[in-house]
Amino acid sequence: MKYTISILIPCLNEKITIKKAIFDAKINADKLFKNKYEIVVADNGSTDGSLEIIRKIKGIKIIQVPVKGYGAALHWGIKNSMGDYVVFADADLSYPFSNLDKFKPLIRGNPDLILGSRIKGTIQKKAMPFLNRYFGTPILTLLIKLLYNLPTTDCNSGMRMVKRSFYNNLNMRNSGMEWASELLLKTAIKRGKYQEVPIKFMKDKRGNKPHLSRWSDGWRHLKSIILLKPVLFIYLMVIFLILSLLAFQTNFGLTSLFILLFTVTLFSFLALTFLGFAIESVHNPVSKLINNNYLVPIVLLFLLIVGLVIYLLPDKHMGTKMLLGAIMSIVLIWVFLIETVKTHLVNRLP
Ligand SMILES: Nc1nc2c(ncn2[C@@H]2O[C@H](COP(=O)(O)OP(=O)(O)O)[C@@H](O)[C@H]2O)c(=O)[nH]1
Ligand SMILES: [Mg+2]
Repeated sequence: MKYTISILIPCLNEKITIKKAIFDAKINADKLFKNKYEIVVADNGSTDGSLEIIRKIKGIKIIQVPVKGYGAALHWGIKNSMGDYVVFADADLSYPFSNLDKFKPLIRGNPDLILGSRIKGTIQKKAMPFLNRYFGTPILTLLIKLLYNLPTTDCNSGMRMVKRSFYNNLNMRNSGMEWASELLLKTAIKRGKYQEVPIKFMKDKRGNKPHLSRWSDGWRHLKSIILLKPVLFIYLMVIFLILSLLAFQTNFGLTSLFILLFTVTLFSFLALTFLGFAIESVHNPVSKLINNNYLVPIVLLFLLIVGLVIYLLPDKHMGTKMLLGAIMSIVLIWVFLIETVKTHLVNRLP
């Protein structure tokens, strides 16, 4: 065995299950990886005594994560791991570490990400709430499959193995649950080698409420799926443009509406692309462009010119004047949005 493994367990107030989870990891790793592994627990400020329990177990690396959130815990955990591959799973005993024997044989093929698929494997009764099983997870999975061309069957799975060197190049940003989607999306964007294994999934043994809140986390997943693919906005723009052309000359109101929608989408697209560039890397021409100080003056000049046109246009073109005014305000809002975000942008993950 040429490679080393880190087994990473994220933990937030899991005093009921954390000890069992660690021993489960230990027993299975001993069998599979002999002495070529480490166990890492990323704790996110547990206040229920989990930490004291973990400290009593010998040979566990504890990472105290300063930022809240499932994504932050895993991110810090991975960054502080030593293994060539990092495999992670919940502390609530829902993903038995006996699943590791499915992951091991694939490592020789040098994959970048292996996802444990509950859908391909077995799901214990009541382990996954009905809505998550038949609504949320399938829809998000399908979207990722279609939009990112990634052959995934279970985008919300919490047991995965990632190559550490690959992870370090992903420039991950999300600290919450949507980190899990981001990991898949960026693997697809970077054309990483993606594989799946069937895993067993059990009802968690902690007996209290999960940290996951269905609707808000679902929305955050959906948001990252859309936001990481600004090209979606181009499809929308084309649709609005065609609609506005169809309505042209027959219905001024409808034409204006579609032109406005087109403009909104265009500026959303520009905002996403610009901000994406600014966040991803500081040294490319686009991020230089938006980080220089000319954006505001150029746009103000543009607004001045359009304002003049509105002023000079005779009043019988009232509709056109109003349309121009609306477009002006979109541009104005856009610039302020960009400038505000630029000033306040806090990249939460280091
Ligand atoms: N460190 C840390 N761990 C978290 C946080 N939220 C969840 N976890 C851990 O991440 C794992 C997944 O959380 P869980 O509530 O089981 O989510 P679910 O399985 O998606 O319902 C568990 O081991 C939690 O202890 C957090 O904010 N910080
Ligand atoms: Mg869980």
